[in-house]
Formats: sequence, C-alpha cells, structure tokens
Amino acid sequence: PASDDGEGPSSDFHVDSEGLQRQIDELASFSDSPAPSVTRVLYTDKDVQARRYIKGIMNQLGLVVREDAVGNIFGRWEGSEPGLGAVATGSHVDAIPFSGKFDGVVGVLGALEAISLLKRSAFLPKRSLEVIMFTSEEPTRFGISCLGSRLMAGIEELAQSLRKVVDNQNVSFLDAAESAGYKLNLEDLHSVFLKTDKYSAFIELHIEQGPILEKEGIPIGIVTAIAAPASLKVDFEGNGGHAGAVLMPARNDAGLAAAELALAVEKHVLESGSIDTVGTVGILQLHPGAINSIPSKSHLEIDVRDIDEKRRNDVIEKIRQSAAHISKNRGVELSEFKIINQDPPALSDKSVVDAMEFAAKQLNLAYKKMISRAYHDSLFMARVSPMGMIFIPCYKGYSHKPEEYASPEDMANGVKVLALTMATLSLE
Ligand code: HGY
Ligand code: MN
Ligand code: MN
Ligand code: MN
Repeated sequence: PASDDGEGPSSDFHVDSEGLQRQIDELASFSDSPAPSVTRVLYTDKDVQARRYIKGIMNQLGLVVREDAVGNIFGRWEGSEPGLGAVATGSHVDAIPFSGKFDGVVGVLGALEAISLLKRSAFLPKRSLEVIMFTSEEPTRFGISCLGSRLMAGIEELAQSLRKVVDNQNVSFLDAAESAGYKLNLEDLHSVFLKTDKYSAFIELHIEQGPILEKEGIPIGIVTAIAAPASLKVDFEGNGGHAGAVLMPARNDAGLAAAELALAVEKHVLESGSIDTVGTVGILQLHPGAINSIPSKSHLEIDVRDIDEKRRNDVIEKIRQSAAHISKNRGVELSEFKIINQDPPALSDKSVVDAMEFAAKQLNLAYKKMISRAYHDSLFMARVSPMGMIFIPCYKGYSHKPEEYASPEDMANGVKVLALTMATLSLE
C-alpha cells in the first residue's frame, strides 16, 4: 500500500481506532468476573460467546472461517497464489481469572483490524493471509499453557495427555470441548497438527506485559526470542490433626512443608545469578483449609522461566532436591512431583524480524529489539513456521490484572506495523 510518491504507506493507511476500542470493550463484556476485570476460561459459556463474536467479525471481513477439532479458529483471506504457504497472525482471547482486556485480545482484534486496513487500502495478497484465534493460551482450566498452538505444533505427548486430563471439577477435556460444541474423538486430536509448509511466516501482535517500552518511550518492540517456560505440580501429605491437641514434635505439617518449598523456589531462582531467571508459586492450596486443623495435604503449582534453558533446568533440579529434602526432614510424603511442561525458548526468524523492522521504518516508528519474558502462542508456532512478534507498550507493564491498559495510539501503531509486515511477506 505505498502512497502515490512510492514512499511509505499512503495517508489513508489509518486504523479505525474507535472501532477497535469498541470491539475490545464488547469482547471484555464476555466475562465471568465484574468489570474492569476479565475472566474467560477455555470452553466456558463466556469463551463460547467470545468465539462467536470473533467469528462474526471474520465473516464481516469476508474471510473464510474454519475451526479445527479443539476450536482453534482460522480466518483466511485467499491470495492470488493460494497454493503458497500463507502469512499468518493471531493470538488468544482467553483470560486468566480477574485479569485485563488487552492480553491476547490486541493480537486477535488488532490482527482483524490490520486485515480490514489492508482491504481498505486496496491491497491484494499473493500469499493468503490468515488470522488465527488460538483455542486457549492460558493454563487456567487444565494446567496446559498454549494448548491450541502446542497441539498445532504436533506435540504427541499433549495429544496423549488430553485423553485423560480433567479440570478441578473433574470434567474431562473431551467433555469440556463437547460442551462448547467441539465434539471430537481421540483421532481428531492428530488432525490439529499443522503441516510445516502451511505458513511461510507467523507474526503475533501483543502487549509487552513489561515496563520497558513505556519507560523508554518507544512505540514498537521487535521480539527476537521468547523465554523458556516451565511449570511444576507438587503435593505433600501429612497426618494433619487437631491444631491445639497435637504437640509440635508429633506433627508432620503439609502446609509448612509447602511454605518451605515455596521459599526454596525463590532461593534457587536467586542462586542462578542471572536477572533473567524468574520463579513463583502461583497456586498454593491447603487441605482441609480450616484454621484449627493441621494441613494434611498441600498442593503447589510452580512457574519457573529463563531465557537460558539449561539455567532454568538447573533450578528445576534443585527444586526437586529441596522437595525430597523437606519431605524427609518433616516426615511428610512427597505424593507428587510432576513437571507439567519444560519448554525450550524460541528464536524469531531473521526474515520476519527484517520485515517487521522494514515496516517500522516505513512508518517512521522507533522500535527496540527485545526478548519476551512472557510466553505466547508464538513459542509453539515457531516450531512449524518462521516466527516473529510485535510488542506495543502497556501501562506500567501491568498485565494479568484489571489495570492492564494499552492506548488507542499504541494499538494503532502495532496494527499498522503488523499490516505492513504481513503485506510485505505476502508479496514475497
Ligand atoms: O504466562 C504467560 O507468560 C502468558 O502471558 N500466559
Ligand atoms: Mn497471559
Ligand atoms: Mn497473552
Ligand atoms: Mn502469553
């Protein structure tokens, strides 16, 4: 969409910011928690409403809409050479409990606005363009992060585990999927696996979920790598008992074992010696959860990440040793120590980074190359397609909480860089 002087994009290359904001606000209304928070969990009614909403916009844009067996949604703008690998973009609209309305959403509604902008600019794609709404990026319901994109990346052990995984209401993945209209049997799970030549590039637009771009006053982030995430589940079991009557020497308190392991997580992360190693215990449950009953069970879910995979794995090993040590010292049973996922980092593809840089320059937008400490569907799309990510600033770097905010101007910048990047890659 070069302007008449052949230079950068023509002046009508502008984003319908009001329309985009309206869509973001409408989508945020499909939530199981009160505004301004958003809670939208995989296959719940609110998730189904959001899916219907996104498909409605895809249809309005004249995209060919399809869904795969687990509900990844694809909106396709057929190019003049539909046999070539398509240029894809997308993100997620599921939201962890009491979070915000921009995480993921900017990369789906913003991508659809980028398509609309290219259509308004009379762009004609050679490689088809596809917007993907991944079925669930957050681990909330089944403890599996990037479930849709992980399956698209052809990860066999995920296909196996989806046969038996249940949520904390004991609802199986298959039953939950069916309740949302995705009736699938086990073979269908393999139909989700993508062929590696399906896409020639995948670009995800996302809020930074960190403070750097806003602090440095830079409108665009060009992601060069995505940190390596891992999550663990640990259970301790003791005898429990009366909080008054059982004397201390006779106790094997599962709650205090969990507390000691939580502090061990922090200790081992800090021992790594690198600021890039992070860890927390995001879930800590005690049973029976009565003030005057010694916890007989404790359940921890631990999130450990680093841009260096080996350094991260060393921390996990130390956590495993601490769990065994605490179990022995306190006489509690370590009834489960399970690594849910231990993913490698992903690198952005040079050709995609070059296209994003070119777009930012064409638009006279300053940009900064950076790593993503949050994971994204791009982490798995990188296994089946050259990948790149575009970041925009967000207020104080806030994310995964209701104060999450991205300005219409920052979103418009991200949409334009995405649109130009896709247009460039589509004509290659
Ligand atoms: O946790 C993450 O990194 C992602 O935002 N779900
Ligand atoms: Mn998130
Ligand atoms: Mn996200
Ligand atoms: Mn993410």
